[in-house]
Amino acid sequence: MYLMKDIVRDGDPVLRKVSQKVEFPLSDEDKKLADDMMEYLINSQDEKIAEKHQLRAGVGLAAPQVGVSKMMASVLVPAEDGSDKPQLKITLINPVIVRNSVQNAALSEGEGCLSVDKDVPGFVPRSDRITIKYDDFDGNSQTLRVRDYPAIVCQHEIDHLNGHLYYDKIDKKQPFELDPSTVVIS
Ligand code: UDB
Ligand code: ZN
Repeated sequence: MYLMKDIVRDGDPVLRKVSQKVEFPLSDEDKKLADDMMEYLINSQDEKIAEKHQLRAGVGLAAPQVGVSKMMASVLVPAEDGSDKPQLKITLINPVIVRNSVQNAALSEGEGCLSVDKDVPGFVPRSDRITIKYDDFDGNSQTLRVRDYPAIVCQHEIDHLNGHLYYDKIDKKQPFELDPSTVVIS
């Protein structure tokens, strides 16, 4: 099971690399990686387990964040009403954003990152809606359309696979300046 000590921190060059495409059939090692990443998210969202192991509650985790430079990321967005059925639970393999909405969006509280210990305040402008092409565990190409908060999480994770961190996208001079048409998601 992954713990906070296993999560690579900002400054490690693996976070700035473009990840390698994953090949099919998946190796046992790649399957385990996918399982372990999702397990971290599940554990970290379980109050008791998180407390016991001092895990930061995560909604997404990309392979480079556990030191593996491969195009794989897990996303676990809990239901808004606290129900057991998550809003989005998915492992994206070789994901590519094939469509971005004209509409932009940003989280009202800005973003953070499991790999970034400092707090970098400011809006992170993203697309409100995206279409992602990715491979499933069997290597079949799939299409996923997401919007609002789940779309922000997916963009944050896909950025990791391309060597980008959220604070790269914050306007250094005017961190809380937003194009007036951008929707702010709380
Ligand atoms: C997170 N968690 O996991 F709405 F159960 C952030 C951290 C950096 C604060 C741990 C988070 O937003 N938690 C959260 C939010 C909820 C419900 C819930 C937990 N990430 C993931 C990350 O660093 N992936 O690489 C940062 C998010 C900021 C915007 C999208 C991802
Ligand atoms: Zn992150």
